[in-house]
Amino acid sequence: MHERRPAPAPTSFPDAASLRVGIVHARWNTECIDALVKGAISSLEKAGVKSENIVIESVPGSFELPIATSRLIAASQIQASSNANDLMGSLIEATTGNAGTTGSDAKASKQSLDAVISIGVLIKGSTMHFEYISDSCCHGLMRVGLDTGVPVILGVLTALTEEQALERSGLGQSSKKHNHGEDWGTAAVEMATKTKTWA
Ligand code: DLZ
Repeated sequence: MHERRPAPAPTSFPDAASLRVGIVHARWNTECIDALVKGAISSLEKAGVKSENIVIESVPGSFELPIATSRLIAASQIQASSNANDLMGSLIEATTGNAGTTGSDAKASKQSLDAVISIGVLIKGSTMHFEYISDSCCHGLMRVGLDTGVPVILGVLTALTEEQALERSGLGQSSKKHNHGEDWGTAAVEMATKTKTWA
């Protein structure tokens, strides 16, 4: 039968331990969301990403995913550059004996996010809401990735029925069930690693 999952990544990613990955998830359809987030975390960790380097945030619904993803990336970049300044201040102090402009209490270095997985579950109802939210959410997430240069993994299920959503979250009775969150974790590691080497 035709396999509707990605072929495995061509290589393993030995540098995964140095990656920092964000997960932003919506809170609608929580049963599926919880399973998908768990699946993503488990494949990130299996690939070697450290649990302390996985940053998790939630938003009300999928419509909020693009803005949250964008702000999370921006905040991580600001934090990383302020940490770099603090560390530079400490180095100046250590080598010259003079207090650097930022003082000696440098925080532990935190790098900016190398990828974000944006997770939502949209289930078609009887109005046009589903179409509008799905469309704007997916376009918004694509835009965030292109505008920031940070890989954004599309972790949004657009299901026509609740059964479809459960099946793609690895839940329910279907023999075809598969947790797509696991694929998203692997995609995040691959894209984060590759785009870092293309810098
Ligand atoms: C309003 C709404 C509806 C009808 N359905 C879903 C859904 O299936 N999945 C989801 O993640 N969010 C849904 N939302 C909420 C919107 O995404 C959004 O949170 C609100 O419209 C507020 O902006």
